[in-house]
Amino acid sequence: MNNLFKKLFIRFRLQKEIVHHNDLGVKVIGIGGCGGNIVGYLYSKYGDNVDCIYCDRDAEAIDNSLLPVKILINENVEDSSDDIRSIFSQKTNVVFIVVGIGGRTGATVVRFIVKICRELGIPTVLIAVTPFSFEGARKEINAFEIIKEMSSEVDFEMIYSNNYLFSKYGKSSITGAFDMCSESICKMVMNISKLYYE
Ligand SMILES: Nc1nc2c(ncn2[C@@H]2O[C@H](COP(=O)(O)OP(=O)(O)OP(=O)(O)O)[C@@H](O)[C@H]2O)c(=O)[nH]1
Ligand SMILES: [Mg+2]
Repeated sequence: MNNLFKKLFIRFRLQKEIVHHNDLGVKVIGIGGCGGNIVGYLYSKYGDNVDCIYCDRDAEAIDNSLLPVKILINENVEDSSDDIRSIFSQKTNVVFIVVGIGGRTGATVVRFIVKICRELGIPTVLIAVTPFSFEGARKEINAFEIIKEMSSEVDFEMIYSNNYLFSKYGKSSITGAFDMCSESICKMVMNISKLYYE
């Protein structure tokens, strides 16, 4: 698919899906590989109640994702500004932003999305997954810089530590540990979302 066609396709999906979702005004956006996995998990289990969105620079991952609304970010994240704003201009009571802050995509795109939410006056909950120590000190330092920076930008920030996750659940399998993490995030998102039932 060339880029123009992809963009049109995304716009079409966007309008179609938002009409069919119910009207809670809860949006959950997964950024990068980690965010996409966790929001994909949420969509497969609880997806009818919230609007699930996936945002990544990885074209293949975007193509393979079953999430209903997808935004392929190119080198310049600013180019996706209109797409992101058009999603949030539909009824939005709260945005949950889910991201692994050890990766390059997650770290840059999260700042941009938080900025847009602030400009639009939308409450945001940041759910940030910190990298494993074995991924290197640089990633850990970047992750903690993002956490610190975002703490004054978002309304609520939750940190999930992959180190802790691995020590507690990772002994048998890393996939199982990731599922535990996704499940716990889903429960939290769904519980908060219940506040928006009228
Ligand atoms: N809990 C959990 N953590 C994940 C998962 N996938 C990746 N991670 C963590 O998230 C961090 C960021 O990885 P990705 O999300 O793949 O990176 P990205 O944001 O796509 O950035 P790129 O480097 O551009 O690919 C990694 O360092 C891992 O620690 C997942 O499915 N669950
Ligand atoms: Mg990636």
